[in-house]
Amino acid sequence: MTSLKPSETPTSAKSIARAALARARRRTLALTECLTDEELTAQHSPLMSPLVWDLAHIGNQEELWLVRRAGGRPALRPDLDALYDAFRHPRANRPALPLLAPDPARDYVGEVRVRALEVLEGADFDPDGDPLLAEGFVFGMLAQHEQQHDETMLATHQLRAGPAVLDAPEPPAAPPDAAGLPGEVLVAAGPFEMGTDTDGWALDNERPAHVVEVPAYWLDTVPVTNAAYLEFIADGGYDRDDCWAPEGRRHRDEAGLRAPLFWWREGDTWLRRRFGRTEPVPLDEPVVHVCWYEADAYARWAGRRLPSEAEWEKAARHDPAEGRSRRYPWGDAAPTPEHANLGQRHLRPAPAGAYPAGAAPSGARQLLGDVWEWTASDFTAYPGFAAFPYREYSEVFFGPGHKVLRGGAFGVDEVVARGTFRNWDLPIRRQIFAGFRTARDAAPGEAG
Ligand code: AVJ
Ligand code: FE
Repeated sequence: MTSLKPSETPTSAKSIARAALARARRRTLALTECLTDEELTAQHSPLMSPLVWDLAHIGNQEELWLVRRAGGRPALRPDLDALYDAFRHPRANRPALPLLAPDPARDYVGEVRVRALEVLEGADFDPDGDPLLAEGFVFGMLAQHEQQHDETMLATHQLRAGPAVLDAPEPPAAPPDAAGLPGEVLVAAGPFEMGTDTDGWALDNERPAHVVEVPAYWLDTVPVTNAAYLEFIADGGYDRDDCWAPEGRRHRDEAGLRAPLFWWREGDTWLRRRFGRTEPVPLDEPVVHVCWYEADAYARWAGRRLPSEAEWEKAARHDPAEGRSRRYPWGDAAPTPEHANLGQRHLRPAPAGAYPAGAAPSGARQLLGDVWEWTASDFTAYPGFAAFPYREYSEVFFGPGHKVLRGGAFGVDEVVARGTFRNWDLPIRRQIFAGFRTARDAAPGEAG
């Protein structure tokens, strides 16, 4: 979002907000209407909420922040606040709560949405006004919140046993030049602007913009593929203790990690389960469903390392010709289906080398979309960080416990995929749509 004058509020900015909310709701309904009440209230994995919890939680957050706080409207269902407070009840305990049944949950989110759209009609997006409404932030925040839960619900779908209920067209094939791409791209040494002060819908953890000096480095042109990951497995990578961080080794042994989640071997063939279907592991696709420890071990096995968060963002945003940071690898224009694999348009990553139109100035491809990419970095505050609008969105997660993921996967909408967006999770998590790419320091002569 560029800066908007109040006079522009009624047309462009409001229709963008309305469209983002509508897109999120279409996904939410698509992910919940395809299952029976029984499947919606079941817990498919102790890692996840019942889908009906996500559904009503989406509505409750919209009621709390958009309808009540920003809109100043009276509470609709204050009795639901405690039930759907993510901090009060860990995911594993949520099935035992007196949750709304699927139909009442649908009614509730619908009633909240009617009020949310009324608030939107009357809102003043004046950038100097109420910070929740400025540039339509709260509408963007709730669209992003819903889309993030839509991705979480997609992960629940992937964990669920039983026949497939979701369908989507196949992603585009790799273009003819994919096989000949250089393995890595050089990003020259120098400063770049990380984070943002000007993106109206950026969340608190993406702010403020600050200059970071990054030494020259080489970055994989594309995410690590299943074929490459299979070489690591075949070379005994899971048993190569020297490649694993000490905590990673402990976790590997306790959890019995031998391959990405959802993979198994039959004879010489590796198979995987994907949204209720069994298929051979496709060799040219970015690896997905690996934890941070596996990504880190692979990188060490390859004689490389994971990129830092700053290295990832510089590759994705820095335009050396203009000396400025872009919103996306390809420029500032919103993603189209030619740029990136986003929005659950396809239910798998595209082959490595796809989306040439989405390439960064360095030549790196698929930085946005396809798979989240683990970085080497802990989730921490940028210098000058201020929690907004609540500490529990980001601040309480800062620290060495969580690793940053960048780029967004096929499962997230463009409203949560931009060069500055930061995701985070525990280094043991594998149910998220996470892969990675690797990096190495450039030698002094290569600094560019
Ligand atoms: C940013 C994806 C880690 O799912 O826990 C959802 C997003 N925050 N509701 C999460 C979020 C509050 C968050 N992640
Ligand atoms: Fe939430």
